[in-house]
Amino acid sequence: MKQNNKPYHVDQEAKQRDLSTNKSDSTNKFLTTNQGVRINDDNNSLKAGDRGPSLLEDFILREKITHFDHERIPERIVHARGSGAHGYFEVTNPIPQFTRAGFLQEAGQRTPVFARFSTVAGFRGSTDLARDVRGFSVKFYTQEGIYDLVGNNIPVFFIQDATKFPDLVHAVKPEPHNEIPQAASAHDTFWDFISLMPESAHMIMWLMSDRAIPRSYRMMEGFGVHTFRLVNAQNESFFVKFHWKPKLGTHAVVWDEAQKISGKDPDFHRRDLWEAIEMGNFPEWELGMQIVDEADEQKYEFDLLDPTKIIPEELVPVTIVGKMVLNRNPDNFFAETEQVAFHPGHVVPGIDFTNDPLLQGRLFSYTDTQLLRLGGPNFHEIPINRSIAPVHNNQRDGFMRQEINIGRVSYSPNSLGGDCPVQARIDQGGFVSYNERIDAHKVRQRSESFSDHFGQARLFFNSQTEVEKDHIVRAFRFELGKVETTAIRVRMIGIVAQIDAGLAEKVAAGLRLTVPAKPEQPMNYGVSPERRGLEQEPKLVPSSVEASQALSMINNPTVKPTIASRKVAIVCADGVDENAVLAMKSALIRESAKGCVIAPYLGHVQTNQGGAIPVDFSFLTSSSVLFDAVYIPGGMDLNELSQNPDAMDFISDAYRHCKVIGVHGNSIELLSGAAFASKLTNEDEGIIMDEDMENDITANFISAMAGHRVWAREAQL
Ligand code: HDE
Repeated sequence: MKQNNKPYHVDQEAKQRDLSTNKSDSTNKFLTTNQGVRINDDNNSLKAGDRGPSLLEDFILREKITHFDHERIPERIVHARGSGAHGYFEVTNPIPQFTRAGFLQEAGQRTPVFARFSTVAGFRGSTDLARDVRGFSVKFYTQEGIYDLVGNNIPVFFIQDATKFPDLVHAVKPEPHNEIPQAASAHDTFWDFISLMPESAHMIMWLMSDRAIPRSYRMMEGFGVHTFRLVNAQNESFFVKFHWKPKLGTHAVVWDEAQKISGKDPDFHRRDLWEAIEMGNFPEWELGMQIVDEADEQKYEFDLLDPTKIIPEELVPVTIVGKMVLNRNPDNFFAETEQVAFHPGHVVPGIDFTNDPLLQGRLFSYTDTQLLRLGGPNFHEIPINRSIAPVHNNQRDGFMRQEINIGRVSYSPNSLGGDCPVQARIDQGGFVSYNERIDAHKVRQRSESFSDHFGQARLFFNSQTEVEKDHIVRAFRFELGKVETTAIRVRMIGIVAQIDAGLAEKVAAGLRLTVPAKPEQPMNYGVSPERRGLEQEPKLVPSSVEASQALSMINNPTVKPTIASRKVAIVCADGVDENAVLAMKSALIRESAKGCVIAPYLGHVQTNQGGAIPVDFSFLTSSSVLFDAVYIPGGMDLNELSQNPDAMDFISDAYRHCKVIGVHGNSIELLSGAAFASKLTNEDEGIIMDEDMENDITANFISAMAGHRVWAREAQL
């Protein structure tokens, strides 16, 4: 048996070649039945006379309708709404000292990947812009087999033990009696559950922050959440937390904007990912790891096995190991994005698990769910799930088996087949579980080290800028404001008060409630600790880190002054200054951004030079919530805009959502007619104005846009 202990050099196109064996292109082909029989008439069923009944004999009709009837499969119970893309992972900083995983051994090594991003609560057809956690799943097609990193865009989770997951999901999903609301956590059952589950306090702070309303899948971080293990060739083990850091920085929309996008373009994130890849703006993330020596397991004030905790980057910095680039859209949504089956238990030698009780439960759930969703045990044979490493074992048969296993032998040991397939030794790339020593009593109990629920929730809040804190206050007010049961609101404010008294006061003030003097007892799930077999009451262990920059989105080190791939609305009407429009469009292209012309009508606008500029969208088919900034060139017949409520809303929303607005020449008059006119100040750095149409404002406009949002304006609103 060939030894296979050298670093594996993976060909980044390997998965595409593998997929190509299943691709089908109908160009210049005859229409056939599924049995390959050419069809002569696809428009009429077989009938007894042209006005007579259809005949059961019509195998073409029966086949077509039957297949159609079976087109749907169950959607994912969570993360049903998602979008995916192909790409590659490239090692920049190999880590053989920490792991023997073949795909992390040498700089420059590339591994094909398929990534899927998702919301959690909404159904498959729901809006992308719900306030929700985002899934961040990556399938690595390594030459040692499939490795799945199935993470989220938030580094902690609601619960500490897998057994609470069905309760959590039942609470957040639409309420069972009337299936309302869709893709929203702002309802009684969710907050009833959360207010009884203080262990969710840290996660809830992230969920109420702008992390839960990303600007784009391309602009969010990803996290493995649990502490995993790395194991090196010497069989030494290290704890690890995984991080994805987006090249474009971590950005969000504002809540009013999110709600409007949900109406104007519920596919906003899906479209954004698709278009960025089609335009060659390939989304990119760095993969980072926080690596902790085994000996340091007990060193921190939190438990590394507790999935409601982060390791502050101030305590353990993130080491960048490689980058992921997504450079190819799927050919077929169902075949690839819908049928892709992730599993945190898909690991390769050198990556292993810890005893995080949430992770342990996940290791069961993901195969189980695919059995239902994809219809049987052969889902690994579906092209998108197929390993590029050869698969040989004695598993046989089952629904939809594709592989034709030859020979008589499907058992081991065997002598008839030379005892093949053969087990691989560790030096032949065989997976060997980490030899962790376990010596314990069997108990249904939570570790005392899991009982701090508020320390890191407070750390998160303390790490936010004032603007971000304010957004958290407003989010709580919105969410609890939609809760109908006052007792649930009050109980939740009691939890918030454990995190930060000032925050609780502000939330309560917005709901005309008072912060309860003492949180409702018992705090744990509303039943006595004895009944739950849990001795510990929730407590607050202050974090040894006071504030962590990486937790804020505004101060986040990933944020850079770039406008790459951003979209600018260029508001036009007849008479528009042609030079200004063309100058802005070219300046944006130079920055890898895009300008779109929006006008009261589709077709063309006539320019001041007698030319015609094509219109991309009308005010009816677009909205400024779909753009990052707005530019209004001069020279136009302003009546066409000032008399059009959609046009004025377009500008007002851009102002309200703290976006940069550039205004040239006579168009400045439009601002004085806008709803926000009385609030405009000369200090607003996001309003770039020049009365003189000869002056080029593109540089100032782009530099203001690179600041992303003009948060100072929010104080005026
Ligand atoms: Fe999942 N989760 N999960 N989850 N999860 C699923 O598997 C589950 C958890 C995550 O793009 C399901 O194939 C349990 C944490 C993502 O296809 C299901 C528990 C994290 C995706 C399931 C958790 C995640 C899923 C539904 C608690 C962040 C989408 C469909 C023990 C680290 C994957 C499917 C994709 C999907 C179960 C908790 C992330 C039912 C039981 C924590 C990104 O198996």
